[in-house]
Amino acid sequence: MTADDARRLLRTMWRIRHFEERVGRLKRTDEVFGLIHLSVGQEGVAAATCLQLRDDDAVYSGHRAHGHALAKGALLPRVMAELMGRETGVCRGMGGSMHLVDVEHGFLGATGVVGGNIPMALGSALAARRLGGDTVAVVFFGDGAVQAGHFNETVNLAALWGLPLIMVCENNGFAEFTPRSAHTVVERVSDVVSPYGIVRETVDGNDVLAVWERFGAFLARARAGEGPFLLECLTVRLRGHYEGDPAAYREAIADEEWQKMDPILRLQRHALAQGWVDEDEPAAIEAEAAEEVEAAVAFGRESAFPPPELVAELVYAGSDA
Ligand SMILES: Cc1ncc(C[n+]2csc(CCOP(=O)(O)OP(=O)(O)O)c2C)c(N)n1
Ligand SMILES: [Mg+2]
Repeated sequence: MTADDARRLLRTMWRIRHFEERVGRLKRTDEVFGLIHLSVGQEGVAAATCLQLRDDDAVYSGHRAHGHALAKGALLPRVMAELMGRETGVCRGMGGSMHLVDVEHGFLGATGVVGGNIPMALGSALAARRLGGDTVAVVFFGDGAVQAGHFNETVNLAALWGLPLIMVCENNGFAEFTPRSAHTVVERVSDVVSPYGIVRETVDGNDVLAVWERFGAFLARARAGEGPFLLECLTVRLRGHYEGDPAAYREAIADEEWQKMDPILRLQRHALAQGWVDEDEPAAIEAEAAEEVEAAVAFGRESAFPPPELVAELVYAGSDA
């Protein structure tokens, strides 16, 4: 990792953190619509993976998708406008939080169907192989999605065909309100794929350097034609499952403990110790991110809602005639 990489990572993580916290407040004033799942605490995974990808690499996410879309290059004001249901949004305001898509930047989609993105990423990996070249497909999913049948089906075919698919599991220990121990006896997600001989690793997902290095190594191999790979990132969902979840099923993490674990603060401390950034730089990066998010809210508020006719226009109906 270079000083420049560290700066880009910090900038991306602060943008996601401020975006998510602002969206949480917008939810309370009914300015964003639908169920909202925030990734506060998990920013390190999105940043350390997506920043190494190109626009022509395909990325898929699930219901907790804002950070992945932003890290993959979707324009922050357009993602904010999408959540606010405005026509200037990445899906013209018709998708919202769980259906973000930004084809231009290779963000091929979020989905509310837990695990539904995994076979779609397999399709992109198959397309990459058929088309030649060195593009890869990356899919983000939670520990809960691993118990879905299509995870197993995807792993089977990806291994059988040796596709350039990198599966990134954000293991935050919870599926909605259920701790991992209540829905499986397998502690490590990386163990689930062991019969298939898939190259796999479990890392501390809040250690941005570790995720950057391990993902970078898998990516280089996938670009060279190897695959599939599984990177399990142990991480922490700091907020409730969705905005409004009182989260009574678990103990809150004490502030002091969180300061030690926070992926952003950890990378900041490391970057300062390495002399990669000046003393004042992290605060300036954060302030810039906060301003950018505020400007995006203003952009969303000024943007129009899509006209009702758009609903019919965007419905695709095939015909043999
Ligand atoms: C097919 C399907 N089953 C159930 C649900 C309800 N559901 C929404 S999120 C979720 C838990 C997902 O947990 P995990 O994959 O670990 O992701 P996390 O929320 O922890 O990021 C469930 C069961 C759903 N959306 N889709
Ligand atoms: Mg989970």
